[in-house]
Amino acid sequence: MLKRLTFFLLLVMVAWGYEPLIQNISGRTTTSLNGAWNYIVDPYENGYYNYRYRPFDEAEDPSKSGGYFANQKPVNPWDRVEYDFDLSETLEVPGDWNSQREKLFYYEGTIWLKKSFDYNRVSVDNRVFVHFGAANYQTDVYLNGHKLGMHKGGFTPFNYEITNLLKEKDNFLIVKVDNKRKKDEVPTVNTDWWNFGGLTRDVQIVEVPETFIKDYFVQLGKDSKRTIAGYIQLDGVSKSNRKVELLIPELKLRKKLKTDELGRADLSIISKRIKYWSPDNPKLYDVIIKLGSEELHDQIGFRTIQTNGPDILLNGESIFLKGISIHEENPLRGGRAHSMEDARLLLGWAKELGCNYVRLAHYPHNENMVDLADEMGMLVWEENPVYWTISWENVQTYATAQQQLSEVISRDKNRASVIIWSMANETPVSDARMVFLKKLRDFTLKQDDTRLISAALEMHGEGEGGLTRKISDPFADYVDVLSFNQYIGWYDGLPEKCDKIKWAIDQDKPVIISEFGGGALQGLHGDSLTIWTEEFQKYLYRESIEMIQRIPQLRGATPWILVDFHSPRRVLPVIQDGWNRKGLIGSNGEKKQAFYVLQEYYKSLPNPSKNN
Ligand code: GCB
Repeated sequence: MLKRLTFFLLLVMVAWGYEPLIQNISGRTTTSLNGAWNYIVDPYENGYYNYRYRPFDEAEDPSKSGGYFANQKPVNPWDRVEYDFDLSETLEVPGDWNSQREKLFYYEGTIWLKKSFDYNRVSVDNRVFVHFGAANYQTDVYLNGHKLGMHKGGFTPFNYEITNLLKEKDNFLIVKVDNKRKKDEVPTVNTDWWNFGGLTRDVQIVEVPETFIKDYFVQLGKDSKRTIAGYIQLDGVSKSNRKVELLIPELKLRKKLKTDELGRADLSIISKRIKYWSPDNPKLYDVIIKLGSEELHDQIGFRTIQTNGPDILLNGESIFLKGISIHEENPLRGGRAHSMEDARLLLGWAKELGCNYVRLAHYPHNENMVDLADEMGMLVWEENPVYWTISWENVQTYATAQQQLSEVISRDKNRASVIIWSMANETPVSDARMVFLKKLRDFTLKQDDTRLISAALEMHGEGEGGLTRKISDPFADYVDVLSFNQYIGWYDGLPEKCDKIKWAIDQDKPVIISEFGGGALQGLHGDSLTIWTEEFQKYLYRESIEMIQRIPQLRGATPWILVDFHSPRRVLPVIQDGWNRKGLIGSNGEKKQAFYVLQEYYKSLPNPSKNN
């Protein structure tokens, strides 16, 4: 059965034109395709389907079919071509379309984008790829009129080889990005965040030698404090039986390896001198991988992460995760965050709050966030967008969820900051959902067994007035860290209720409260029982913090949320106006009173990284 499913998944991937990801784009020879792209709004997908609703890219001669990907131009005065990218407006890439044009703020559908460029290869023998940091949600990609493939998932990278299609002059890269929400997709139709569409992250051309270092995994092996383990994977016609080298000069390590027939070399190197990466000392080593004249550089930290009963052990020592949840949005600029400046703003705020840990909710954030987290010593929870009620029984839905998870693991497996892979958020208990989540978990462990598995679950009330709280979700048996969202005092009674709650969490596992909080409009004041005021939110935070501290296994929390974020579910005029107001910082960048309550709590904990 499993074999059949794997085969099916492979078929699906091949049919869609997926290609394995190239690791470490910033360490390679790249040319940016960021900047102004011409765009055409196409709500009826007129540039994709003919009037019989047949895709133009399946036509006998797609270049003359009417499909926008062909970028047709009239040659004769009587030629009828009913679109013209070059006369159309432009959008900035990277960037969502919603925040760039008022008329596109609520738009959900297809937009075509085009970039024209010339390209001179560094060497004629090199191979060339086009790499997208992310595009939300479904992206069909065409170069010079030829389809490269289609990718689903709004938050993970993908790339296509363009070696044989690329010209020195007048290339045109055309993408059709469609952000329509669909029931069987991941995420599904129902979420509590803005569905920002478009080419939301960098687009780059990557040039590599014919046979090159495509991927590598260099971390401490599972539960090992001394053995750097993993692999190097080559790609190209002469990838087998090749000599590759891994160097970590500061550790005086130089390891010569040979690839097998599949171009892979497994590595296992012992070093007794490793200085461990931690929030107190985010030590990164220069790591160099060599293949002939190709040299790839990375900065990698080494640390262990384990659990022992209720403890989370970082490098063998118990740690308390002082965290905050974050959406990928920069409220000051407006729209999806993507740049290093955005990352500095968001993680800078988290640092000021006293955090050593962040939950990147509810989907993989851009690579700058994890790169900066590595540099700053911020521990990270990364999350797959399996959110609320998705189509648990649909094989295609599962394939899409797994593929997105595989892409973020592939991208971030060398980042020491990432300690938890979260499978899902607030998903309702059922047999089909258990099968789905267990499969995702097993898949994750096969890709990377060095990190912890979790999921943001829900808890339930029992006993008199439902005041005794438990976790009865069967998926709790399959996670390393028990996490749950709870809104006592907000969706569940008033803040005073917090005092009455009794915890009866039986599992002998660390508990991280993945969400708690409530809304307040920055600058709105009143007494602590007037909803939407800063005082109400502050009171709620005080009560919540007291309440969660009564959980014996509590080892961390990521309250909801660092900053207000856009959500079409939040329509209350004057107060919300399209924003979820549960931020500790308002959409204007100003801190609310509750910010300081949480900051005080985090400061009161014994040591920046420990709380034994
Ligand atoms: C939750 C969800 C989060 C929402 C939040 C809220 O439980 O996980 O995505 O935004 O509640 O504000 O209601």
